[in-house]
Amino acid sequence: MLEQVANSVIDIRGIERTIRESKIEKRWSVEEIVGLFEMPFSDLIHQAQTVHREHFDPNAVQVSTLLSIKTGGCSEDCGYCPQAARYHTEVEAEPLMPLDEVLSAARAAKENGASRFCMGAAWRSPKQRDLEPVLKMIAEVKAMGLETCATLGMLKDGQAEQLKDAGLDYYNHNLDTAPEFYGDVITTRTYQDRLDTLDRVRDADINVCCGGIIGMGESRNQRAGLLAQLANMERPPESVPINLLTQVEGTPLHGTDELDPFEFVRTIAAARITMPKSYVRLSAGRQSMHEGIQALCFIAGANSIFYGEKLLTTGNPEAETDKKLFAKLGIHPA
Ligand code: SAM
Ligand code: DTB
Ligand code: SF4
Repeated sequence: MLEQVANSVIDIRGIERTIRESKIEKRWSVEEIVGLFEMPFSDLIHQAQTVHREHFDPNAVQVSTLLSIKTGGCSEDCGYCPQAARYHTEVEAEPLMPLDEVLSAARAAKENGASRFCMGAAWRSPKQRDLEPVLKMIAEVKAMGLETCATLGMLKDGQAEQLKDAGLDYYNHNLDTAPEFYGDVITTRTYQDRLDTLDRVRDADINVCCGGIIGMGESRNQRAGLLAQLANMERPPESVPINLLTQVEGTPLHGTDELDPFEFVRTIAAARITMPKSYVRLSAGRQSMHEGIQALCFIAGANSIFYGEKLLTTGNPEAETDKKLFAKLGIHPA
């Protein structure tokens, strides 16, 4: 009997070792992630910072610059988005930006110190005639020595391969929230549609950039649910943008109760712990965030930001403000 118990202890140790040594990532239950959120703040930040230091230079933050290459007039009903045609916001629809304007924005981003240039389009899904000029943009931005990223909506079979061939390094497509809350925010595409696009991106060997939005009125359980979806992917995304809802007048989510800033920091920490090797991006919402909270996010493991005074249609801190913040914190851009 004793021998049996001893053998099963050895077995369990063996399994643990196999998990550690192989590529099998730990699966996270929503309850476990809620458990992280419930930790005393100091303990949570310490754990996140410890995990962060095992995989990254704690003083390096990756910087990406965003450009809206096709703005507004979107057919979708994402409740947070000022670019949806059906909501009355101040955003005016604009056609696809000409190549030379995109390239001059990319050149300026590079001169300002960005290492990645992310092109966003307010499409449900690009048509082939939309994709072709974007392929040219990607090839030329890549030729400038910048990493390339695009976010163009849902992809159909074959489109991810065309993007890869053009030189695309990352594709951004967010899950946005937990499956249970998703239907409260978007009805014109399903959660599964998003997962299908993410599979196409993975299969084409493009790095996955996938995260969500916090502060849309979701529960803590649902914040943990979003992280569980991301962390339990066969391969977690290389880049995980965590956006704080930017409330825009005219959108259905305008007027949602503001999230406690410490809850946002906790979300960053839980993302870092559950996805130790991913870049966690402190994304939308920085303009209204005190620099002390941003510093806590970096300590909690955020190691990427959007850099430059505009996101897609809303504001972001001035590049000079971010340079000063990095200098105060001893952070170097990567
Ligand atoms: N139209 C494409 C799509 O939806 O996939 C690409 C662009 S879309 C604007 C990219 C992402 O930006 C959304 O999935 C959402 O996570 C984020 N986003 C949009 N509006 C936001 C807002 N008001 N606050 C925070 N994040 C927002
Ligand atoms: C992401 O997760 N956040 C960025 C990027 N991916 C495309 C977009 C934030 C948009 C904020 C609202 C706006 O500026 O329109
Ligand atoms: Fe359109 Fe993208 Fe905005 Fe949704 S998030 S309304 S798909 S631009």
